[in-house]
Amino acid sequence: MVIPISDPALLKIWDKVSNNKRLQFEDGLTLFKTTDLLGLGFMAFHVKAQKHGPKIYYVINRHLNYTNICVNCCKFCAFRRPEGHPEAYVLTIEEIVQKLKGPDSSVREVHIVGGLHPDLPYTYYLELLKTVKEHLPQSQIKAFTCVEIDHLAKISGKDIRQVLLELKEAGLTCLPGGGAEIFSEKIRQKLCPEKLTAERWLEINRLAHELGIPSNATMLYGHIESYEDRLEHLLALRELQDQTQGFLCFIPLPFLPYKSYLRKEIAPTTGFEDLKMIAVSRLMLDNFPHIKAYWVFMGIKLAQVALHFGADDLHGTVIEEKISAFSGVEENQALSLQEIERVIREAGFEPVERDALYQPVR
Ligand code: V47
Repeated sequence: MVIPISDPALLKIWDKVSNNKRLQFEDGLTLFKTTDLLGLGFMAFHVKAQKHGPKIYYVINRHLNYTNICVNCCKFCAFRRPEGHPEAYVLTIEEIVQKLKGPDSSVREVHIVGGLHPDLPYTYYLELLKTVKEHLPQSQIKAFTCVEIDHLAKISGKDIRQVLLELKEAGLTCLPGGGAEIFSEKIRQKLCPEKLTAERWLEINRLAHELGIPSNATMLYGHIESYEDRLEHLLALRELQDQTQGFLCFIPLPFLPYKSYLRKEIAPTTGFEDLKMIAVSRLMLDNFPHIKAYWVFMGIKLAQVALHFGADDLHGTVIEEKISAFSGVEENQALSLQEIERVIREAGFEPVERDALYQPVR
């Protein structure tokens, strides 16, 4: 077989990849610095094919962003509004019930995240889960990033373990991967100084995994971080995963600057960089089962191409996701099952409808 790698620096990495050897920090730097995107993609696709063959996963899901009011003021976030702002909102439980009515009987995953609201009581969150479970009993609930879990511990006066147990009892299946941003303390201080630390984010995930609550992990890239920062982030995730095996999926999130405080300083990521990020994630995170091409942020056309660069998950049909809408992404807010399957099939793969835990549904 002719190996389609043109950058000689990648050949020694291919030697490791093809022999299932773990890549190290320096290898990661070489991967990020190469412009041989096709060589990089070839290696990442090789790993994806070993793990999943021709399968590409997706879920019929709906998002619920229960509030955009947040006590934090992260510089990258265009979703957050202060209390009293004309665009600030909180969904009441009754409004949530209304949203869940309708043709949602095939929904397998409800993805719930929101801002850190100063006054919503702890009971609201438990009731939210119970209400969703009651109205969509066939769905699993992926709710509350570690940032929200930390907030819930503070407002309830309970410890993280207790909060997680009570949420699980109320219907929580797993945690979404948000709030990780970038672990580098230096960058966190600049971007989101009020947010919980990287150590705390990792610790909450560890506790969740110990309690049988799996989670996802994200990384926000394409702002003021360096390749070294990205690699530190990936290696910290890999280390925790070695210990717990509780992560289901990694989602690289390209920064959407359009409506954020940083819009004048930072240009959006390019397609080249997004594909590179997917491929490097697949190669460095050898112990993560799934790498997601999050079409809501990447755009469906590039997300489709990313399936050839190491991604095996296309997220879902998505109804009403608001972070991207507030951040200036003008794409459709939903794909039908037929559309998502067409996108996967046209790229040469086999669509597999999954639930929130990546179990095939049909
Ligand atoms: O943590 C906020 C990011 C995340 C912007 O688990 C932004 O399957 C880019 O948790 N540009 C929340 N990103 C989203 C999240 C998520 C998304 C997709 C899949 C999953 C999953 C989880 O959104 C935040 C933050 O990193 N974010 N603003 C922005 N302007």
